[in-house]
Amino acid sequence: MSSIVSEVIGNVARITLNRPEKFNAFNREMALLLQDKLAEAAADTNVRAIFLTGTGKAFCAGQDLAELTGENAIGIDKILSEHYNPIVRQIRSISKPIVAAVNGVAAGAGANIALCCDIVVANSSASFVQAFSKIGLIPDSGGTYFLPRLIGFQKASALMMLGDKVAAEAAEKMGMVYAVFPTETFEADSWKIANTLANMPTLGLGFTKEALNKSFEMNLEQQLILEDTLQRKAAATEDYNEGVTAFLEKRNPLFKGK
Ligand code: LHQ
Repeated sequence: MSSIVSEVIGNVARITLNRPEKFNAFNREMALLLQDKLAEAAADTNVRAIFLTGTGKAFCAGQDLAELTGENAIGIDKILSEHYNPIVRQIRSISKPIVAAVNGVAAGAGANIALCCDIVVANSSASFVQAFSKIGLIPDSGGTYFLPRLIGFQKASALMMLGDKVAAEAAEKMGMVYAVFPTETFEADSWKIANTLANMPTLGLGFTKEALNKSFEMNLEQQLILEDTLQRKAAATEDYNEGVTAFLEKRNPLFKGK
């Protein structure tokens, strides 16, 4: 079985991290395959949302630590530049919404890849661990960028230094995740979010993402100018026309992602 399973269901690309016996830890093959599958989903015009989840008990335990030692060990020089940094760049630059459905424990790079997605939801049994400090590493995969922005500097600093495991409910209270769903309904509830997004004005959501990508780097004046530019693009889409027309005709809009 492949370490990444990818299928398109309706207008959603479902990408599943699939090394359950290793808690879906990343080896090189899996990291490169995830890049391929994200690129495919980005290029497929039928795909209007991406759903990222894991098989079994874990979402992802980060780097497969067994791959770091022995004759065929992957060098530290490759792990960020060829594995995780390209994945984080893809997730932020793909102009389609990406939902991380965190089904179980998310540790190390696995946690931070989830946290850079557009909407993060968690199973009530899931947890998040900035595991890096426990093995003498620093948080990577965009963690030092996204976590302080999500939960504030102090809590991010403490979690990254102590490596404490944060349960899903606590993660939600901190603002690390958007919602927590009970195990029994987690799959259906999280899929519903991706499916809803896939039927919304896709280009508009892409422009929203583009504006949010800049939100913490620009001043107000720069952000107002960016909003002006992107709003003009949004207003030139067919879906904008459909949205306004449907509202005035008192009917549900039928968005096509154009
Ligand atoms: C694993 C792993 C794993 C292999 C669980 N590898 N097998 C960047 C730069 C350079 C180099 C390194 O990496 C990075 C990026 C990173 O991601 S660094 C951080 C790497 N990840 C970790 O340090 C997390 C290590 N894992 C854990 O702390 C725990 O396993 C967690 C908290 C994920 C889950 O704990 P438990 O629920 O108690 O499960 P467990 O520890 O019993 O693990 C279950 C199995 O999964 C077990 O296998 P076994 O054959 O004994 O049942 C683990 O060995 C395996 N596994 N994580 N990263």
